[in-house]
Amino acid sequence: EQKPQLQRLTVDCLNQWIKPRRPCSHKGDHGKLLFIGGDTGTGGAIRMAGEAALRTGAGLVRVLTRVEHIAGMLAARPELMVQPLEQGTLAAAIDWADVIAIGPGLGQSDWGRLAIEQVSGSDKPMLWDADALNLLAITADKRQNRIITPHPGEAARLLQCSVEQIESDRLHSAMELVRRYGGTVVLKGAGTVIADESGVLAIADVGNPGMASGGMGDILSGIIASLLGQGLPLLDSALAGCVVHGVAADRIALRQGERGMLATDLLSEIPGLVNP
Ligand code: NPW
Ligand code: AMP
Ligand code: MG
Repeated sequence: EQKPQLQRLTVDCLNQWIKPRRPCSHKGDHGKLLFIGGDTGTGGAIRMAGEAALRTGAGLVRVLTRVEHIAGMLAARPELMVQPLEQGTLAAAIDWADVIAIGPGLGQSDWGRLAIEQVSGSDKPMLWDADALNLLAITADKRQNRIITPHPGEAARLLQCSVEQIESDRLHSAMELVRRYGGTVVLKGAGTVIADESGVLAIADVGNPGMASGGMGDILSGIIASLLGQGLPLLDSALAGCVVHGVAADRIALRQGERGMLATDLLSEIPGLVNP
């Protein structure tokens, strides 16, 4: 079997994917994004994903979540369009969206499970993260137009093996995830690996252990979904998104060190990386 060639990604790669905007473009050109998640106790996750999408340049961002999170989210970030996650709102929002991102803080109760099932019926480009991957580990549904973003723990569930096995050969693990689940795979962790069905294999040579704190993955989901909504293909969205995410964290670490970095600290770094 021929081994695919490994690409190493750095900040210099960004302008190959992210182009200046057309002067006359409008918000409808930059993606209508739907984010689904934020069960009781993890409402922050879906808010962070939505905000990261806005900072990456998404035209419109709609969040479907638990009713209890709505007021706080609107007060803090009125650019987000927030609604309760129910069957009716979800059907309309799926119709409206160009891109769907599901999973951050979604939980594993029936509330989240039903949403995933409903989203599965759509053939729009989508990103599955966090708790959506827990369900995927059970249903094992394979599809082409989807990005999945597992951390090693989630990857271990998806491949029914141990975290140690995932980590012992991260390139192989990423390729195996592509083989089983299709689409584009982002295997997160130190040296994030990106792989897809065309045989592309890349490693993001960016990021630092300051990123080992709650919410970092939720921010990555927002960045990647946003690029997808702005017209980048699935693979390029994943590649560019991982670089933006890691370099944002590296720039923060350069100023203040790794420890004490918050996921939301990345938000203000993103515009500086998505405007070539
Ligand atoms: P251990 O035991 O820690 O060594 P889970 P989650 C293992 C939301 N969040 N990186 C790990 O091993 C998310 O969006 C909400 C990570 C453990 O067994 C999800 O919806 C936040 N994990 C939900 O919470 C902020 C690794 O995997 C398991 C690993 C649960 O997400 C936080 C953890 O995975 C969070 O984002 C690695 N390198 N290696 C908020 N503010 O609202 C091994 N593991 O159980 O899916 O938990 O990732 O915290
Ligand atoms: P999650 O576990 O879903 O919150 O995702 C964590 C995010 O932070 C992923 O994008 C990881 O690649 C990144 N990350 C966590 N720890 C490290 C590390 N030690 N070095 C580089 N990136 C990391
Ligand atoms: Mg996560």
